[in-house]
Amino acid sequence: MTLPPGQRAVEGFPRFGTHLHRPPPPVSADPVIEIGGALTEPITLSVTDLAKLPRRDLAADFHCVAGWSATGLLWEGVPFETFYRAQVEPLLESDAPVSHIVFEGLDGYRSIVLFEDALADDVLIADRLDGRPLDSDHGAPVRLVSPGQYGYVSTKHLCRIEFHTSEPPDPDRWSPLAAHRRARVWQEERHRHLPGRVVRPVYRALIGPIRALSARGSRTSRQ
Ligand SMILES: Nc1nc2c(c(=O)[nH]1)N[C@H]1C(S)=C(S)[C@@H](COP(=O)(O)O)O[C@H]1N2
Ligand SMILES: [Mo]
Repeated sequence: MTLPPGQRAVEGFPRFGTHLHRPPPPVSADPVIEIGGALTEPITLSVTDLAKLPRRDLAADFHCVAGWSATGLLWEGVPFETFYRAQVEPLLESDAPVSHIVFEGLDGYRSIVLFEDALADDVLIADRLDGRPLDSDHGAPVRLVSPGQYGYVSTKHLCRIEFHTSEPPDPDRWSPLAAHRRARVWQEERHRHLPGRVVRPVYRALIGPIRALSARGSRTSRQ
């Protein structure tokens, strides 16, 4: 099995992420995703209606920027491009092309993704993992999955997607751990300002504590 540079395989699929000190957010009985930004009118799409768009399966590994990878996951959902062409493109406001997309989760988490990366053919809005509906550890009710990019791109608990024609402001822009604009795992684009190889040892030291925090997810067997 070949993993991207600097990654190590872990057993199972731990609950990763930056908000581990908090429990996963509660999900309403009829969840919706708000869609806004450079559109003639904002729309609200129910997760039930989203699931009726053409679907696909996606077998992929999942790579956290901290250096661990969960291997052999099977996602199911709607390709992001399918959703975009059907629901968003007809509502675009101007001739200016969409350049950035902001994904927001119920816990307030956000990721900013370049248009061409979000429309790659392995990017999914997933509602099932390994044959079951997504559980709260892994992003219920739906999440983004972009396996070619570090895990921080793949926003869980999606509740809002915003389309922009220029780079939106990012409060973490100048943080040393600011997300890379592209975050491609095979190019080891871990962070915006620091080379991937430089941060590897720092993360290695943190893996123990992070792993302890994500203990709840790591007990969940995928078999
Ligand atoms: N809503 C939300 N999405 C999120 C995060 C988060 O804290 N909240 N963490 C990100 C990070 S850093 C990673 S590595 C993956 C972890 O996905 P998992 O918990 O399913 O393993 O989710 C990403 N998406
Ligand atoms: Mo991560």
